[in-house]
This record gives sequence, structure tokens and C-alpha cells, in this order.
Amino acid sequence: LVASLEQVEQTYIMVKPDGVQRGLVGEIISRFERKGFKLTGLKLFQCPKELAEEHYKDLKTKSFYSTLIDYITSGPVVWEGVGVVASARKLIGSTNPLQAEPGTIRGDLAVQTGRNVVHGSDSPENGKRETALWFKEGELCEWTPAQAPWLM
Ligand code: FUP
Repeated sequence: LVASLEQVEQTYIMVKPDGVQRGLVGEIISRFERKGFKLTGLKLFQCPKELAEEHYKDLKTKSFYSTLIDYITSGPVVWEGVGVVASARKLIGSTNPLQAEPGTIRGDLAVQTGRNVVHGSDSPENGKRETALWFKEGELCEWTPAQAPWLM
């Protein structure tokens, strides 16, 4: 039942500008807390263009790339937990909110792909890469939830 430390992954969740503008930060963070993931870093941040470009570098050749870069300037958060990468993407739902299931963040709260309120890393490697990109050394916290020590 209790997972080992090697199973702990890190992911990077970003409430995008539309989520911040619509006052959905608390709602979105709340879904990850209620699921049982441990918050280790939290930051409200105006994202410089160079950082947005580095974050989305794999999408550089896409037609929507420049629109996407214009859109991203938001309040990011990091979550850490067992299997958190895949699990967080399930909580978030499909990229296109039209295809996202009701009950998911995008299924419940978003309408358009270009305003899909939240980002979640798509692999453990990208979870590490993106966390390092958005958070400096010393900005993450190590702590043990008192009532639920299995939440590592
Ligand atoms: P996701 O991992 O679900 O955020 O989706 P992608 O990494 O494929 O896409 C990153 C962002 O690009 C999406 F959140 C929104 C934007 N996008 C578009 O604007 N148009 C598209 O056709 C696909 C993605």
C-alpha cells in the first residue's frame, strides 16, 4: 500500500492566464489536493517570452506556436507524488476541451483548445525538465503530510 521513494515523480502543473483571469486557481489547485498529491512549490509568475518558448520548444514548428506563446503568461504550480504525471493528465483531460470528459478540469471548466486553462507535464522526464525551468534551486519545499505520510 505504501509506495517507495523511487516511485515518486514530479510534474509541473500550470494554471494558464485564462485560468488565473477567470479566478480558477483555487478550484484547480483544490482538485490536485483532494486527489492526494503533495504541493511542493507554488508561484504566481509573469512568464517572459524566452521561458515560454523554451517550455514549448517541441511545438516550435506547429502553426499555433506563436499564438500559444502569446497566450502563456501565468501562475504556475508544481505537484509531486506517486504516478503523478499520468494521473494529473487524467485529472486535466484532453487537450481539446470539447473532447475532455465531464469531471476533468478541461471537461468541466474550458471550451477552447486555445484557452484550456491548465498545463500538465506529459512524461516524468518533462516533469523534471519543466520544474527546473520554472522553479529555481531552493524554491521547492520538502515536507511530510502529518495525517497522511504515504503522500510522499
Ligand atoms: P497538452 O499536453 O494537453 O497541453 O497539449 P499539447 O502539448 O499537445 O499542446 C500544448 C498547447 O498547445 C495546448 F494546451 C494548447 C495549444 N494547442 C493549440 O493551440 N492548438 C492545437 O491544435 C493543439 C494545441
